[in-house]
Amino acid sequence: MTVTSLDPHPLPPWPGELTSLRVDEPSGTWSVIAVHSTRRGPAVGGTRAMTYPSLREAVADARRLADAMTAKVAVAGLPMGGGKSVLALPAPRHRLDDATWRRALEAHGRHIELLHGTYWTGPDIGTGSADMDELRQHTTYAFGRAETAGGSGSSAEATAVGVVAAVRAAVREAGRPGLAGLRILVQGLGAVGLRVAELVVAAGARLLVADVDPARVAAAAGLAGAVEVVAPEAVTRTPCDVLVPGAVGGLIDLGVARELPCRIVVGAANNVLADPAAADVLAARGVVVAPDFVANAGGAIHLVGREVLGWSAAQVLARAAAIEDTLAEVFADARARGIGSVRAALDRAERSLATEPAA
Ligand code: NAD
Ligand code: PPY
Repeated sequence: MTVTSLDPHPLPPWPGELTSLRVDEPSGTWSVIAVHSTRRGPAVGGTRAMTYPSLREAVADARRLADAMTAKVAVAGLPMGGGKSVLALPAPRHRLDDATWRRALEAHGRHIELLHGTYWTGPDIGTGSADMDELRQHTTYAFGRAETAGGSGSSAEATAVGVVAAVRAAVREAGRPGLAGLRILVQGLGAVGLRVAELVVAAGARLLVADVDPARVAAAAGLAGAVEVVAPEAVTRTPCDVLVPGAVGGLIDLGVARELPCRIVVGAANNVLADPAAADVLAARGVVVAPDFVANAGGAIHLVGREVLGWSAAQVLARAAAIEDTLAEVFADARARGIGSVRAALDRAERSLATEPAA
């Protein structure tokens, strides 16, 4: 048998190190683990639990997210590699009974354990600290358990602090002195987005908010005198100084990039750009883009900092705030070389990958 006889290949090629798939038939759940790189250390990245139109799309999502994790931890200077996993559920999580969900988590934990520490997980969309407590019964390799269970708890504060640090750097890059008076639109008012909203209001920004969940909108509406509520489907058509996508990825495709009426984009969500070429379109229009894998690294800094490197909460927050300086350097490099900020940040990740992480 020749290699070509395997065509069409069940999965497209990918430069990552490993894609591992296991199905738990009783719960109807696929567990997909993508390890992009272990060059700097064990691959880290959360477990995303959701439904997908096909297994191929679940694999593609895990791989794209793993790519971003490698760049994220490399730019953040963490001695780790990048990976991600996906639990492709048979139905939305809120419709699964508890026994089915626990079965799916058990199967995922056993899958992670089979990789003997090549991949460490943590929370992502659809999973939280309580799920990490449960996973830890089946694998050692899970960060982000509740503090009462011996973990480092929620990473949302550090992520939000890092995102706002990125907003500050991007605002300066756009030639504005500070956040005061700017129209900042936060899409997705979950653990990260709501805290970002609080912090930018405290810095004097004018807040615009959007969420599909009215309860989250109501929570944000209480933050400041005149919060403007934007319908979720109108987010990319609403004029603003700074757009902070903080829901799910893929908000900005090529069409959106050509028309987006905002001066600055700072990604709190992972993979905000649905198409890598959208970065060039935005750059050509003079839109300042803070690459999400730089801006939202506070979560990884929290989980790895607290649980691997023994940092205090204060050290974690200081490292998250330092994203402002990292991003300022990325912008300066992009300007000097006449390239986009996403390219400059990816080059920075490459340089970091080529050197040994500090002990
Ligand atoms: P979360 O689940 O707490 O919040 C997500 C919010 O987005 C929810 O309020 C939800 O109702 C809302 N939402 C979903 N779809 C929407 C839509 N189409 N329009 C508007 N709102 C919508 O999640 P989180 O922990 O706040 O994380 C937010 C994003 O940041 C996620 O994409 C996550 O992967 C990313 N991220 C989080 C961390 C972290 O430390 N939590 C770290 C890095 C990246
Ligand atoms: C992310 O930042 O997107 C993550 O997935 C966070 C993370 C970092 C390290 C271990 C597990 C999850």
